[in-house]
Amino acid sequence: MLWGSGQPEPYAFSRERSVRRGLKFAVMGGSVAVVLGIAAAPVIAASTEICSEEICISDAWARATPPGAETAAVYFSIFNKGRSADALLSASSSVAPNAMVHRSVQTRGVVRMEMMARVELAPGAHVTFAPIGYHLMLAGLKQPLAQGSTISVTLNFVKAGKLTLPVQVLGIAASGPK
Ligand SMILES: [Cu+2]
Repeated sequence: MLWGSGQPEPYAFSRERSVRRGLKFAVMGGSVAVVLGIAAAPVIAASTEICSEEICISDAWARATPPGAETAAVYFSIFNKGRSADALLSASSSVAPNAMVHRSVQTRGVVRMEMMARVELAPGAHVTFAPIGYHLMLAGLKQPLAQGSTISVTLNFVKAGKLTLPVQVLGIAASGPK
């Protein structure tokens, strides 16, 4: 499947910025924990991160879509904090009948999308879903994704089972959560 010429050119998510963001959260979490006590820390984490016992998903976002668009891509980060391997198998969403795990590969300026039967998550692995790379493709959108809204996506893992996460819809040209 080729990226349609009518779609905005996707561009790479800034790894440097995502690292800085992580540091900022660590500092914030630390200062809040000092004020409110250790028990407050998980509450802070829950607003940006959804965790099972071993899998954490953070920073889920999507771009707003123009009227009539039938597809949208969803991005997030997965961390396997457990001691055993897991794998992402499939996904679903209330806003579209089809949710597929894809990978974009750019070759000589052309972006191709491949279906992924599974995405392996080794113990300790961080896997980032971002423009030009892994993404969750929603197909058959029931209505456009509106900037500022939140949609719900469920990811299905071999071991962790189903994890449902809120996905913030950013601007149509966004490159990631700020
Ligand atoms: Cu795709």
